[in-house]
Parts: sequence; structure tokens; C-alpha cells
Amino acid sequence: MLSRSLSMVAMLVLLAFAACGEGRESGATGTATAPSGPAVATIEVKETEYRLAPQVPEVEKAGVVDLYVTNAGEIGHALEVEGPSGEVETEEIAPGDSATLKADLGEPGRYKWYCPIADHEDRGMVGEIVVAGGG
Ligand SMILES: [Cu+2]
Repeated sequence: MLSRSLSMVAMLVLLAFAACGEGRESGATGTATAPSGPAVATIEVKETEYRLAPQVPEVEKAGVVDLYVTNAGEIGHALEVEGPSGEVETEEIAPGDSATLKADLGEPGRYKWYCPIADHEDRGMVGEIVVAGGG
């Protein structure tokens, strides 16, 4: 009885490991590492209530992208990017301030970026970074 439930647990653990393995080709730990190396592009983005401008920027080449984020609004904002190998985000940026963020967009694709403060994403502070390339 006991050994049967133990093997059930072992099987569930194995399944969980297998599921975690999906979609994470690199990085043994599964945690996002800070991007390093020279940036292939710079994106300047202005945040206001409640939008990102530009909303859907395009990058011609996959790689590390430097983001220069300005809060041109009247309340605090921040910026989070969900890249192919994890997510990165700024601290909250006060009105009138700016911040920089490095995002590893090492594969062509479309990557969500948004303001993670309160319900700002739902109010429209969300978009995508389009990374071209790969032939
Ligand atoms: Cu915001």
C-alpha cells in the first residue's frame, strides 16, 4: 500500500521534470540569466497612461537588446519583457525618470512586453517586440 503510493509520487515527480524540460533548451537551472555581451539593437520606449510607445517595435536581428525606458506619464510605471529564455523587468520608474533594461532576445519571434504595475497591462500598457532574422 505504502510502496504503491510512493511509486505514484515518484512517477508524478518524473512527469513534472519532463514537463519542465519542454521549451527550455538551454540553461540547466531554468532561471533567467542576466544577458551579457554587446547589444544588437536599442529600443527607446516611452510609457504614459496607459500605453507603450512604440507598442510593437521591430528588431532586425536576434540577440541582446538594450531598452531605454522613459516614464513620460504622471504615475509610476515599470517594464517587463518576456524573452525566449526568461523575463526581465525594471524597478518601478517614477514619473519623469528613465531606466535601462537588457533583454536577451536571442531567437526570432514575438515577445510580449508590458507594464507589470497594478492593472496597467489590462489598461493597455502591453505590446510585442518583434525579432526578425533567422533567414
Ligand atoms: Cu504602468
